[in-house]
Amino acid sequence: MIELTAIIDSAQDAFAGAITPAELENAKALFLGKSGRITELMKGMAALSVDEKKSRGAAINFAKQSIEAALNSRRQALADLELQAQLRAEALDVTLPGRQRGQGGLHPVSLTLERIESIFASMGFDVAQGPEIESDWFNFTALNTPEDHPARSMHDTFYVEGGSKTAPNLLRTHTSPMQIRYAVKHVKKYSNVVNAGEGQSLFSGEMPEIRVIAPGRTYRVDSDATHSPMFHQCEGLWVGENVSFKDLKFVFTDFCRTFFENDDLVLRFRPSFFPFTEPSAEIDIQFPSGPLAGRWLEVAGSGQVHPNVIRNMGLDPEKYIGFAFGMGPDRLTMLRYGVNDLRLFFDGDIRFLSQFQ
Ligand code: 2NL
Repeated sequence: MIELTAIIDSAQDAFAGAITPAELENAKALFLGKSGRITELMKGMAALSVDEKKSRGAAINFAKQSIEAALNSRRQALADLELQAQLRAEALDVTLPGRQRGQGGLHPVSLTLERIESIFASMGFDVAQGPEIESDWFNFTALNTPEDHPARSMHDTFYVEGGSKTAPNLLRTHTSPMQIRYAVKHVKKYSNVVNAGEGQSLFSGEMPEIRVIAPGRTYRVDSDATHSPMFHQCEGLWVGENVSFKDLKFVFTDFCRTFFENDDLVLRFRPSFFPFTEPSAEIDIQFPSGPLAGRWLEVAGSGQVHPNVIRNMGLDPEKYIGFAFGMGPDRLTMLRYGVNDLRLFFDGDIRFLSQFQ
């Protein structure tokens, strides 16, 4: 009997030592296989008497059942371990955030351009867009800019191959050329004058007023913390029979107060000079409170459209008069959000740009 107990113990040890199903089946063979220890004991019973067979057989059977029970429990334990390992390997963390499609947004300067457009649209201004590669005529000559004006020098203007009176040969330095294009088209539509815009057959009949803004990219040879070779401009033009400087003051004051959401904003029109306007004024604004309070900040140039420019639109300056202004949406964006380096807008760093969404 002590012998059987020892066999049961050693089977239990062998099963416990098996760490894979294959090892366990090998261990089983040592005890219950064809020449396993229990099987050998059973073979040895043949020589015993009937009485001995009875008691010995019961004891061996008990040992066999104990070993089979130990085997089954180890099988179950190994199967459980394998299942657990598989579950661990296939584990899903359902609390992880989902993989989302990145959300895009508008560039801060685009947000400013949209703001400018919607404010002027509410005052009856059309929005005109056109070529960034312009001709010398539309960019300079039509705007009363003399041949020897410094803006025409290679230091200020990016020139491209070619060029003639009408062929494009430079990157526009402002968006005024688009306003000339718009005005010429407008005048042709109402005058039936074929060669308007060249100073001939000036129109002095009736037409709806020209009220337009021209936002877009512009280019100058310039690069530092406050200048970028590509920058944005938005010009405005209002031409009619009875448009005056007080309309300019009203329109621009209303625009600034709406844009900066501040009805107490103060404006100053400071005498200046531009070839395309006479008289001309620089427009400064002052915030009554906040981080910029008390300082005069230049936001635009403006003036009454020069008679030569009115003529180049195909209009008779004795009948038609108007005002124009030009501002920098990049600078307006810096003022509105408190950004101090213009280059941040054009570096394309998503950490900076995503703050404006
Ligand atoms: C500035 C100066 C200005 C204009 C732009 C203009 C356009 C036409 C006719 C006459 Cl079609 N004038 N534009 C007038 C005065 C000033 O801009 O410093 N802009 C940032």
